[in-house]
Amino acid sequence: MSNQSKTGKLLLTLLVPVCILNACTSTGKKPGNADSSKKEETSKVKYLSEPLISSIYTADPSAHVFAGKIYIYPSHDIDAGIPENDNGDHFAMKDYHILSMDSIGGKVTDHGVGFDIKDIPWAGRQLWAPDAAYKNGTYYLYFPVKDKKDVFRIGVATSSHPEGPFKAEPEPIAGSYSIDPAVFTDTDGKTYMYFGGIWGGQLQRWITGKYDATGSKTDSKQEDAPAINCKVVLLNPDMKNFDGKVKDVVIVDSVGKPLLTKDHNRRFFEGSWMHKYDGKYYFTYSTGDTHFLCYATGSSPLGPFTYKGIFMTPVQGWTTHHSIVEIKGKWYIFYHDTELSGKTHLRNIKVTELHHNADGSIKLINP
Ligand code: FUB
Repeated sequence: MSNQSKTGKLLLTLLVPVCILNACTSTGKKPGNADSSKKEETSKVKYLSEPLISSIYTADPSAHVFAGKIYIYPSHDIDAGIPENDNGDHFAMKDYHILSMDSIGGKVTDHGVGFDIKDIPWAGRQLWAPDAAYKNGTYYLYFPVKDKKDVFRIGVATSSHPEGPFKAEPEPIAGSYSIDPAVFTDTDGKTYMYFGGIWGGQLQRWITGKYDATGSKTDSKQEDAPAINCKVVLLNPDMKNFDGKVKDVVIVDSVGKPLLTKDHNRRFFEGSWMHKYDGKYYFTYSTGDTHFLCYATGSSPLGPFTYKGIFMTPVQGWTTHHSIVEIKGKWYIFYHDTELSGKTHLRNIKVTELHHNADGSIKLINP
């Protein structure tokens, strides 16, 4: 059985009871090109939140508050007609629409195309999950895209407006690779980038420090070896370069042992995020083929982090990707599922409140 069929089976096992227990109608609308045959299949599922926008498909939402307003930097999913595979070739995105809201629950504005793959001089294909940051009057957009040799790199683009248009630097960030940049500015003003994703995100091809296209298509050949780690690096004050060495984000279990490759329910897969709460650093991420969002905490943005648990059970769809942001004293998680299309690669973003318990744990969310 392929990895995909195995995980499809797991997902069905997890979702079917939810569908039976929660028989109720969804009110989400579909973008124009959605497959109507899928509507019946998904219409009995009860969802925690509504899609934030239904005129286009969106995923991987990175949310930030800039100048008192909520800005969301999502992937823009399209149907490129590419068959689904473990490499994620069917995620063939080409541009970003930046969205904004004055408040949670308020109107969502689509600012249109703020960045286009055709304006990246070095890009090949697949413009995946972005993130953004602000410093000294400039907005920075960080984006992963495959270069002309089909290797994922991370680029940076700038604008004087949060919604763009963004202009790409002529080359990818030197020393960057893989996908899913997540940029975190600490209270001391230092900015870090977390990045990486295995399988289609190619992180397993960088185990030796050099790109190896023959590297395992999945995690690693050694199931008992420590899992492949997410990466973290300090950003140069110019926000356009790495400052120093890329380091491993090590996640350990309750007795201090690094998580292993075979630990698919807990090991890092992709879609990392960092937030600081009550002086503690929360590293959050997707477990990919087991579809959980997990968290691990530490006392430094560089880790190590101790695995704490799952904080979101699987969404509808294969991928799960999130961001966590504080807005007016409350914490929110932006995430995606496939409510509108029922298709893995045509996703829609959502938001719901996230609660930290008094003991520092995160309350489990069932999407
Ligand atoms: O959107 C393409 C990829 O799917 C992202 O980079 C991953 O995090 C997953 O959500």
